[in-house]
Amino acid sequence: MRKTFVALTAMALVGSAAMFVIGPRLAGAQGGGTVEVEVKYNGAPVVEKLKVNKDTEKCGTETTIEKVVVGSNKGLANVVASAPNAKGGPAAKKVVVDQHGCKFVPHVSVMAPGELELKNSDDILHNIHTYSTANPAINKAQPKFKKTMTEKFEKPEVIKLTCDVHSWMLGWVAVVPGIGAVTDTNGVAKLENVPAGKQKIEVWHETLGKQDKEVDVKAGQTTKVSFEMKGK
Ligand SMILES: [Cu+2]
Repeated sequence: MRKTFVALTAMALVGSAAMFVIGPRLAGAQGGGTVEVEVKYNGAPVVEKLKVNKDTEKCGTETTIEKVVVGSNKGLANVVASAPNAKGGPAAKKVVVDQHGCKFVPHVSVMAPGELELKNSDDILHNIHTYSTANPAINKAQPKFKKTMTEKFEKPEVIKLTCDVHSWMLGWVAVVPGIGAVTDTNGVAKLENVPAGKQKIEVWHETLGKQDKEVDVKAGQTTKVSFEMKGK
């Protein structure tokens, strides 16, 4: 009987401690807010089509290089949006880029400094070749039997991914020091748990360049910021 009482008391204590920890998190989102970044593009999409004559059973006979992807409402996709000075963002989860149909999928990724997993789901030889300056450049064959390869990118920068076997393959990985996300086909990216206060928000696009703005982030609220990118 006494044991049961002790156990119940312990459970009650644990329960209230948990409430104490969870309570403020839910209310104030860890003292951070959400920044909804919207990027518009006033122009036509840019998509290059090319004929393929190599590994056609996996790559197809034609491929597209999507340089400027414009969705509904003039939203610009594939833009890296980030709050580079935001500390205490969500813990980095492993980012995966697949080589599928002789394309890098997704075309643009964002990661915290750390590890990138490169998948080869094509069952053919690819050769990862990165163009980077802050991080060591990689030039490595990934034969069909090597399904995954893990590479370290510890320094913030935007890294260009190419393949020496398939000249049209192009991808980008943005290593971001703070909190980052990639815009969807509506041109929207959500940065979650951004610490309250003044924050610099940066946007980067592979052909349209870079812009930044300062926003005032309020805890537990969504702050909207919009950008417009112009064709060159
Ligand atoms: Cu390849």
